[in-house]
Amino acid sequence: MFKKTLTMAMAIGMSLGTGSAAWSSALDDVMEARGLTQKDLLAAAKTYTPSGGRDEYLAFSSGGQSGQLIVYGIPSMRILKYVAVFTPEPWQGYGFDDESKAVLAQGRINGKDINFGDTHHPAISETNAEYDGQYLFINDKNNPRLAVVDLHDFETKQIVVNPHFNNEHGGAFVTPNTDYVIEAAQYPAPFEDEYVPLEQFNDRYRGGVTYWKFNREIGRLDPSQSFTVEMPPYSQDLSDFGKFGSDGWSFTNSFCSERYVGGIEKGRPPYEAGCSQKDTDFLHAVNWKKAVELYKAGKGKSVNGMDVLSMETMVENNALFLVPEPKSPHGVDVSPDGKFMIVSGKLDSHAYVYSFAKMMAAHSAGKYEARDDYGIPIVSLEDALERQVQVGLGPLHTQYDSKDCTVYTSIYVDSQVTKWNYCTGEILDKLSIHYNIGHLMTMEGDSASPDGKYLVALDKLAIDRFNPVGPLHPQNHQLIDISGDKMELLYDMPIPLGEPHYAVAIKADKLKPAIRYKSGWDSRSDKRSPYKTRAGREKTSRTCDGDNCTVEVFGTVIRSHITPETIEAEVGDKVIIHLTNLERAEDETHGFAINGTNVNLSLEPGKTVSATFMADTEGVFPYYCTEFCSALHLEMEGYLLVKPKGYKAVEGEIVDGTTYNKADYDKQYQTNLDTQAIIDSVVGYITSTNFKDFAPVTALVEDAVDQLGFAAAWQKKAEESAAANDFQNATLQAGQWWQYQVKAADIGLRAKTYLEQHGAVVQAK
Ligand code: CUK
Ligand code: CUA
Repeated sequence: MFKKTLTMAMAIGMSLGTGSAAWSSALDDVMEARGLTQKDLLAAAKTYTPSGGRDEYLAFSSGGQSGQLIVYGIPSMRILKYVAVFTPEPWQGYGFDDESKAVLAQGRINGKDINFGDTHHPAISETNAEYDGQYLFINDKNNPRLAVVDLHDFETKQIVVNPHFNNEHGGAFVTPNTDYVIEAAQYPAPFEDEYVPLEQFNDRYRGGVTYWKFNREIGRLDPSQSFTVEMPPYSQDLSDFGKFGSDGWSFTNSFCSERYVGGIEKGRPPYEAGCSQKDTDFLHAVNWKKAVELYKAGKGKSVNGMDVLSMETMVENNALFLVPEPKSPHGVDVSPDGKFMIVSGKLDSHAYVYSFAKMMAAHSAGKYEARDDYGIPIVSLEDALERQVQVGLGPLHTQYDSKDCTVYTSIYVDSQVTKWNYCTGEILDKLSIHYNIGHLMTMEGDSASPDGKYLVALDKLAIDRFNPVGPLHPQNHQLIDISGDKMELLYDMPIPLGEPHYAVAIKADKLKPAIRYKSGWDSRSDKRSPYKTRAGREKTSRTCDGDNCTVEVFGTVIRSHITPETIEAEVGDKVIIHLTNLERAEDETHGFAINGTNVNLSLEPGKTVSATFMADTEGVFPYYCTEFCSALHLEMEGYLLVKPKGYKAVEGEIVDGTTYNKADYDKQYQTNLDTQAIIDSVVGYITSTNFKDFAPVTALVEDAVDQLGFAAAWQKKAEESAAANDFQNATLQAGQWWQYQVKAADIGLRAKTYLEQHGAVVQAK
């Protein structure tokens, strides 16, 4: 025994030895053939993730104009998912099934469907200023909306429309415990939905900041507990919440505090000139906890059904003041300890480090340098500033490292990332990127404890980085190693979906996504669907109210058939189809599409979805499963038959194309017995192990037991038909019995493989 083990170890050692020698010479060849340097290899080794490997972080990037959210792994930069948010997405059935249509309908503006979103800033929910991985919020700049994505299933659950703004930008950012989500306006407009001439810009146009209450219990924003703080008609920009010592305050940038109104067609200099004339704009500091008190005390005024707290009320209660900030600023980023906020002016080469303690000291002492035209007190720059640091031309956003006082600022004009120390003002490193960086992101970089390690540069232009694909280039996300003193560029990832603005990355093990829904689940409302249908309980009804008839289907899908296989309607009928995926096995999604109807559903295991449409054209419309789910996936089919109104059935029956006799039946019967023997051996193996310790296997076993139950039922039918000498039906029924056996065997083998690969042990009887 001992000797045998030794020989095996030697054999393995030897093969490893020769193997690695072969590898190293081959590696040299590959390097030469592809022109790779040692540095390239090192970068590859830091990002390459072998088959089956997992990433340490998951990044959630805005999908820009696609209105979606992009999920990718870090460091591999492999795209894992596009989460449909503001835009219909066929694969996920988003905007095609009734349940998700209802979510999109929440985002209608003035009753109109808005089929895209300009997504900018995703925010992960936080607990004690740390990412908790439960929810994600993302804004739509063009149509002032926020969406809630549940990270339990990576699906969009809610869209809210801001009732006061006609545009926004400074969202989504969350309070340290996700009580509120902030959304700041961008281009000022009247809060009421009415025409106000531009001549009344100063008096009637307004900016603002909305605080949306988040109800974590139900995972939804609550408009009835949300309110807006009115702001001057400056263009409010990015926002961030304070934490720890600065908890209770929020900070919002602005540009165009000149309040310039353009109009080149009337000979006025353009916005870009009028909005960049002054050397400074304003940072708005809002005591949001005080604002919540004022709102709850009824100090707001309802506008379009949601309360607005006036600037006057805010100022009277010392809950709003301004601080000058560098020309046309962009990002405002609060430090992990909550003590500082870093602001960059796009038209200034400095980053400004503000001290919360200093600005509060001036504010508490009532030490203001002036008031703006709306009566808001202004704390002077000198009284609030900790230091200013020359970081490069066109600084935009700043992210924090795990190392003390270390930050990274994106430098748009210079196409660089500048690493610097905000406690000393020292510049530590600069790295060129390709090209024109917007946001940047470090791992958990805007939480209370950034992880450092990697930085992603979200570059606006790719220019020559990838193979040309026409005038519209992909975006370029560059992965940078920031673990050492010097930044090292590792990888370029093209993003061809839209222009992402911000992204956030969370440690992957903080996420606990489900792999199946509870059976019959409406994933959009997160409740058991009233249309949940069990196996064997499928039904179709046609009811008429006068001339208006409705065909309603309660159906199921499971490998490899759709129940029902025929749906009959008359022209003019309304058809409602509810389908439940009976599968429990991981990744056994079925699709459902009907020719000519725009019906296209995605049914993940356990899910129930519905489709409603008018059968307005007579004809024969095949439907089928759109996911290659099983060997007989192509046979997962059926017909929607739309008959002319008042159609009289023709006499006769369906005639099978092929007839069967006793020999056919006996042959099928024998096949089934042989198949059963294989199944028994697989079942024998599974049940001899500790398979119950493996959740994915338990789910597979449940599915297999279902399939075997169906097999037994069809065996009984087949035997009854054979006893009655009806070999046509007996053969077909035995065939269906065999189909269920094959599926059970397929599932069983998958379970067996899983057990073998995951170290299941055979238990003593
Ligand atoms: S924004 Cu686009 S680069 Cu919307 Cu935060 Cu700065
Ligand atoms: Cu189900 Cu293909």
